[in-house]
Amino acid sequence: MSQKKDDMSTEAVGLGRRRFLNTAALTGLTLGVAACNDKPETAPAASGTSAAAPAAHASSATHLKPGELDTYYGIWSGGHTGDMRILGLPSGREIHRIPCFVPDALVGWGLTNESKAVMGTKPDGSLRYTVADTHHTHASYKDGNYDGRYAWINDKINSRIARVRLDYFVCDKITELPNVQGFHGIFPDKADPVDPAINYTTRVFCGAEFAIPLPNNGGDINNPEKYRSMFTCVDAESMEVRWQVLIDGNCDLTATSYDGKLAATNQYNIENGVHYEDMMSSERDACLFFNIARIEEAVKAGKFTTVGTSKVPVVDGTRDSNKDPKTALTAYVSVPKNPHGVNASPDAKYFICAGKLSPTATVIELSKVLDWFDGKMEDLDKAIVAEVEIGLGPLHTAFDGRGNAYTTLFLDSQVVKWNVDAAIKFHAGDKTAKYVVDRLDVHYQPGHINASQSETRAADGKYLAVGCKFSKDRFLPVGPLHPENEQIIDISGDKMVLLADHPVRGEPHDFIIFKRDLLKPKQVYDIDDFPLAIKDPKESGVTRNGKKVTVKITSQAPAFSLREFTVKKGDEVTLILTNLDKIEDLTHGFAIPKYNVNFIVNPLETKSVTFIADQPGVFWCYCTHFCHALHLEMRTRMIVEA
Ligand SMILES: [Cu+2]
Repeated sequence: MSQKKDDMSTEAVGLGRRRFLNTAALTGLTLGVAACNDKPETAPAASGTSAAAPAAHASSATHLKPGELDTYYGIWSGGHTGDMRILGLPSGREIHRIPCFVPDALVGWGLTNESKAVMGTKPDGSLRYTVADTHHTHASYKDGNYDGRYAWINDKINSRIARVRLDYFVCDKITELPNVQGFHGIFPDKADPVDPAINYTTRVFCGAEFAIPLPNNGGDINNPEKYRSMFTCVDAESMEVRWQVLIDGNCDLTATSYDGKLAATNQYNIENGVHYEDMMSSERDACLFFNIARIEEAVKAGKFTTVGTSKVPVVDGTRDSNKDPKTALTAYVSVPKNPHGVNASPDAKYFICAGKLSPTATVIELSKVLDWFDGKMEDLDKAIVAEVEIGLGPLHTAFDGRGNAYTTLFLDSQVVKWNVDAAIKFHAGDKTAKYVVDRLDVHYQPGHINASQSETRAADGKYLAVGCKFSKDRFLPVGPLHPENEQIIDISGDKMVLLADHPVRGEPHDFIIFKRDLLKPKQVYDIDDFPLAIKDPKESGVTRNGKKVTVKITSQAPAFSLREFTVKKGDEVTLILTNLDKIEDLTHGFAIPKYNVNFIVNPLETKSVTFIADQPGVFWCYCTHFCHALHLEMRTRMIVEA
């Protein structure tokens, strides 16, 4: 390769890529604002834009000394990997990955009988799904703050919602939503709409992005005007689907009010378009509000239908059926063209929709939406108290608890800090109100954003994390697939300060950040939580019932309770392993060569696997998780007689 060609590497290509992204993103968007973005890449930052280089004093915040702990937890979605990531902040160190929707080789998720029961299987016992696309993750609330019980995460591909227990950091339930596709936005409620004593999460709302024929069984394929999307409510405890709302348009992201009365989804396709161009034909789309108490009254009164084989009650939330505010279950507030992201401000007053194709943020006052439902305000769009220009490609918004919002600008590759009260004043006619407070370049094309405690009443305005969709030149090149770039920003002062870049495998999407003392994780299991637990090594052994064989083994460093065990070719073997070590951080693994088996057992945990002993011979089952100086000796011999 010539020297000249080599010079084309990192920098030159990086600049070209940035220019390409901006241009490509704007082509086809009938925005008419392309000129504003056509600035030279090498131009100095516009006045008021913070420096993009990490601040010298910043390293002490993000680079913890050995043994120092982070002050915040971050819960991140894993993206295509179908898992949940746990980070420590502000360091950005990844501490854990919790497998949910997709098999995981470390844990044996998707291989053990217990995890297969959570994931769901076909009649032949194989996994129903092995791919996923997680986007959004949110945690359960009490008194407007996280209570450390649960987190939920979505799988957009197969419309599944998974729950993670935040005591053990494991996925314990997965529910597939009926009659929807493209399940995207997810948000727990924060209180009951009727009973003030229930000041904690009991419902999780799920928005579906794609409209489909209902039921989707081969009919109405050629009648796109009959395609519909639905908004779904899942019970936070049982994880059963409580009800669905049939809507016009689609659901994108989801938000819930602090009083439990309202949930909302932004809609980018009120056109119900099935072709790309159709989805952008309307100048305004909507933020669709759901009156939770009325929906549940309607379900109780039997005013619902069902779809296909599903027994879930479906109420009618379409525009035509909800024109009378006094009986309406839904309210469609109009917002500019193809919005993205709807976020609840920590003062509990507003939902903010980011414009995406419009360079604006729309601030909707929740008390006014309730006024409309009560018949006290005739024009629903009067609930919009600000609609202000903030920059190009606004996507998601976070808050600092001091009245400021932070919105990602995908096309501008910036975060803009703006003051909500000033924006409301500006919108009301005070053109001297300066609502944009600061801008910071990020690298590059940011999507999701969140701040420490942002989506709680305890927003503390310390750290902001930004999920940048493109990293380009920020890391050593590793071939064609670039990592994404997650950036951490200090927002404690007037100016935002970029603290750190962290590469991450694609593509994580959304996350939440909260104080570490809100969680009380357990590090050793309760042996009684496992019905198959082998509590005494003396219970170990092989029992046979015809061709079905059960092998019971325990582990205690550095040995398994059985030195060997014998089965016969053709047996259906269920192997149960309890780790009797009760010491924190003493995990064992169990691998069987040629049988595609490997899983781990944490202290006092029990797991089982079932397989057909179809290959005769000797198979050294060994511990795969380093446990002791005699770890290599920790083995048992599986003998399969021909
Ligand atoms: Cu071991």
